[in-house]
Amino acid sequence: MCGICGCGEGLTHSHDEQHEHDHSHDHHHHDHDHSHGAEHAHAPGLTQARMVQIEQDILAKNNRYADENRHYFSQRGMLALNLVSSPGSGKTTLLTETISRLKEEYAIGVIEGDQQTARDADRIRATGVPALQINTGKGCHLDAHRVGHALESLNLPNHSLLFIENVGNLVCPSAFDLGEAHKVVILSVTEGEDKPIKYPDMFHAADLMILNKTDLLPYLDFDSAECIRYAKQVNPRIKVLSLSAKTGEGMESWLKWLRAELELQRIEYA
Ligand SMILES: Nc1nc2c(ncn2[C@@H]2O[C@H](COP(=O)(O)OP(=O)(O)O)[C@@H](O)[C@H]2O)c(=O)[nH]1
Ligand SMILES: [Mg+2]
Repeated sequence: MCGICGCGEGLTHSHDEQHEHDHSHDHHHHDHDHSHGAEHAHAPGLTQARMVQIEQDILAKNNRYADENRHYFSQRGMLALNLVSSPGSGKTTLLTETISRLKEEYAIGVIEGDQQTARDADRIRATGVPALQINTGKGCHLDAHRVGHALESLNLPNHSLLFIENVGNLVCPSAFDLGEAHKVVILSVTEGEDKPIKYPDMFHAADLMILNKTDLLPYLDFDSAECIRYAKQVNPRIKVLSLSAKTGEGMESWLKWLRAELELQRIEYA
């Protein structure tokens, strides 16, 4: 189990890359199909204290790999962003729209995390930039070790912009540092304005919240001001941008934020 949420990630996880990985873990996952969800995070014969210890060990191990990734990024003057959200908020759409506007300006690469399929990596590759898909199987988040392997495979040039699209859920990815400069949480206006206070860990971990699908606002009773108030309640430092990945409205502010962040990496590490 994950130790954080009781999902299919394992202590015994060997963290090998990609296909062999998924295959070698099929049995493990089937054995634990019933153990999904926090309320099942206990295991027979393990005390609560032991479970807490296991959770701490998993996170400590992840943090060591995250530090290695951070070092990798800083040595290359790369900007790495960890995109987190619930499924369907528009992460991949935002990425393809962003890439089409920036790919002449910057070297860009994408790591795609999903439980199954390479559909999102295919959507990214259609824009002409390299993408690597990590299938997590039952796992509900990307971890720093697998991202480290993906970085080796992608082998991006210095000063690249790296987007990491995490597995869609507003819970587990908040606890796992991948070595990124910032977590960017995408919330679409169809999801309700109360999500920041319902999933405070995620909005606390993020430095930027993107309110997406603003083109749909005329059809909804979504209260943007209230949503932003909730987000600032759990994270007073969070920056907020509103946009529509579909119509392009508001995209300029996002591109401006990206350019400024890329410039910072260059100044600090180049
Ligand atoms: N109306 C509208 N739909 C959007 C917008 N962005 C994404 N979508 C749609 O939302 C659905 C999920 O998008 P996707 O990019 O796959 O979300 P992901 O699961 O977060 O990667 C797709 O049908 C997109 O076309 C937007 O700004 N406005
Ligand atoms: Mg996606």
